[in-house]
Amino acid sequence: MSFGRMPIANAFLKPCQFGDEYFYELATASCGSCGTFQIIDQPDPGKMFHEAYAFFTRTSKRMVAHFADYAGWVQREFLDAADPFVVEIGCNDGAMLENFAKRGIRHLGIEPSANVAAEAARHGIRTTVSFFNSQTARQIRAHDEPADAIVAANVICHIPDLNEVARGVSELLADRGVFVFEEPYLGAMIEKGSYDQIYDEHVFIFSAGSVQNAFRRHGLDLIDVLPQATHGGSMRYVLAKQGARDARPAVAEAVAREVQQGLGRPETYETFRSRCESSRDALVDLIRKLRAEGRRVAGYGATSKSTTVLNYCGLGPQDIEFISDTTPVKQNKVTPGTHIPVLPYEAFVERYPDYAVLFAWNHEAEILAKEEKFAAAGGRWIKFVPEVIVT
Ligand code: JHZ
Repeated sequence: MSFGRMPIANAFLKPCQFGDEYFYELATASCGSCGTFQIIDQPDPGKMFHEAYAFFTRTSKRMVAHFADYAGWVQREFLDAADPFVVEIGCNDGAMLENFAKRGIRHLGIEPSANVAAEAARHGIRTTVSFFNSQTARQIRAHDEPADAIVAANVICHIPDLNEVARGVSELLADRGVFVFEEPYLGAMIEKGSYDQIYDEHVFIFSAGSVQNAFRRHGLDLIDVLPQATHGGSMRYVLAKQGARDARPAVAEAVAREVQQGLGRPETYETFRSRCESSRDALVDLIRKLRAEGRRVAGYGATSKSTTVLNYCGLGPQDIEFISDTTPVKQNKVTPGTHIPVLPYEAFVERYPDYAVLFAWNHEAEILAKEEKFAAAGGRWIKFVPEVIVT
């Protein structure tokens, strides 16, 4: 399926940069052999992860709390060594590693985007600015011991060379160590029709079956899976060296559920495609109708996901007046491809729009709790996952 011409999801820009805007075709496919759902044209990672990366994990309080839980769980379940060593691939601003650091656990964050890595360092996290691959893994091994846990969140699906990730993990992991990562889940995306999970950074949308297939050939077994509510439906995967740990029944159960859901069948993706098209048409019709009636429509959260929605739907500043976002590096720029102004949160509060499109729908509970005044003032939310509705 093709979502058409697409810019880099987090490449918020200034008008003087319009001439240099990079576009590629956002098209997807599912591998007939390993079952991995993936984007076909994969932009070079250097275009996305650099010294001006726009996404900071700490922008969501609930995600910060989630990472404290995640770290606590890894420690309780797996860190029984005397002086354990934890490595995080893609540590961003250190929201997860901080929890290990605070308990005096030896750690290292590997992060290719220098600006978010600097934020992690500011929080006392030991970081290396680099992409993760087998060479990085060897360099870490040369200075540190093997890792008792390699952790990641919303990162492994960002790395086009999955075989290199697997080689690096095998190289770095202690014999009884675990590799734990969580990512948006294919089963949830298909169930909810949340096509906005598909953008340049998400090279893959994993399932239990595809993770099992991809890592098995590198001697890594999928030993557990744990569904997560974060980011609109994610899955936590736990892997270990072949034979080192027993697989929990949840793995076989998840794979069986995926077969039942039809994740391996082409018809599932045909249905998904028509659902995306209907969702796009419904959202465009709704917003254009409201605009024709003279209503003001703004967006809430200039998410990476919104780049797919806005470009796929062809919505621009004539449809959406501005998008408010709390991330300083996104503010006073415009959205990639569609050039809608991104304004600080204060712009939203100072002059509430009639309707706000909830682009950060994955943070709905956190945002709605914060925005009771907007609703009380007559403001309405436009949501588009799983269906286009006004509340
Ligand atoms: P949010 C990013 O996706 C990118 P995005 C990445 N590729 C990924 O996989 C996921 O994260 C995990 C703002 N906001 O979390 C902050 C408010 O303004 O949905 C963010 O810019 N007010 C690594 O970008 C955006 O919304 C708020 O109250 O789709 C949320 O982005 C809150 C809670 C957020 O991730």
